[in-house]
Amino acid sequence: MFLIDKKLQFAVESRVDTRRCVGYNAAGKNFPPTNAMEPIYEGKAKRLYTTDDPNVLRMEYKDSATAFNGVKKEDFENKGRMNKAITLIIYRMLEGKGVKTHLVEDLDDINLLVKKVSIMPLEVIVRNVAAGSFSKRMGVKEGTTFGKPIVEFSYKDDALNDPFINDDYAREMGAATEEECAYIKKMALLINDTLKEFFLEANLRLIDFKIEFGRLSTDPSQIVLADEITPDTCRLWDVETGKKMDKDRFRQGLGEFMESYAEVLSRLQK
Ligand code: ADP
Ligand code: AIR
Repeated sequence: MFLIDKKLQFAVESRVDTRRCVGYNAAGKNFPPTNAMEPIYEGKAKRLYTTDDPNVLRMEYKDSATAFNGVKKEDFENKGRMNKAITLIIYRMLEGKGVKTHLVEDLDDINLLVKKVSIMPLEVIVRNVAAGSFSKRMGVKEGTTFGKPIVEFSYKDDALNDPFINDDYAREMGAATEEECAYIKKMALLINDTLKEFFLEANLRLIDFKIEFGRLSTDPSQIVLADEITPDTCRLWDVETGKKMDKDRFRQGLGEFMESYAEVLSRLQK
C-alpha cells in the first residue's frame, strides 16, 4: 500500500514538474513559474500564459503575421523576437516619461511579464498623416499631413471586423465611460507626442498607430497602456526616402518585410 502511494505520488509530482517551468529573466533573476503547456489565450500575434502570480501574465510574441483580420497569414522567422524587443524599448521609454503601462519585466527573447488587465474592447488609433483605412474611407491621398492628430476608436471585436465607433457607442456598449474615453484620448495624444519624437530620432516618421488600454486586475479603477507597440501596430515611414517600414509591407506584398523590422529595431537600439 505504502509502495503504491509512493509511486502514485511520484507520478503526480513528475507530471506537475514537466508542466511547470521555473525560468530566469534577462537579468538572471527567478521569475514566477509558468504553466508552459497551455496558453490561456492564443491570438494572431501573441500567446498569454498564467504565472504563479495571479496578477501577472507571460506574454509570448509569435512569429506569425496576419492582415485583413487574419485573412492573410504567414510565419516569419524572428518576427516575435523583434516585436518583443521593439515593444520593450518603447514601453521602457514611455514608462520613463510617466506613462503607466502593463510592463513588469523582460524575460527572454520572445517573452515579457505583464500585469494582467481586463482589456477595454477599444482599438485606439491616432493618425498624424492620412493612410490606410482613413485614405480609403475619406478619399484623401495617402501622405496628406493633418493639421492636428486624429484620435479614433474601433470596437475590438473580430467577428464584427472591429467597427469604427465614437465615444457614445463606447459608453452604450459598456466599453468605457465618458470620463474614461476622455482620459484615454488624452493619454493617446500624449503617447503620440512622445512616440513621434522618439521615432524621429531614429529617422522614422510616425504616420499612425493603434494602442489598447486595460483595467488592472489588482485595481480595475486604474487604466494602463497594454498590448504591444511594434511595426505591426504603427505605420512608420523612413524620413528621407518615405519607404514603408511596417506591416504595410506584408499587407501590400511589398517584400523586404522582416528586413524592415530589423532596421526599425536596430535604429531604436542606437
Ligand atoms: P488578437 O487577440 O487580436 O489576435 P494578439 O495575438 O496580439 O491579438 O493577442 C494578445 C491579446 O492579449 C490581445 O487580445 C490583447 O488585447 C490582450 N492583452 C494585451 N495585453 C494584455 C494584458 N496585460 N493582460 C491581458 N490581456 C492582454
Ligand atoms: N492597426 C489597426 N488595427 C490593427 C492594427 N495593427 C493599426 C495599423 C495602423 C493603424 O492602426 O497598423 O498603424 C491604422 O490602421 P488603419 O487600417 O485603420 O488605417
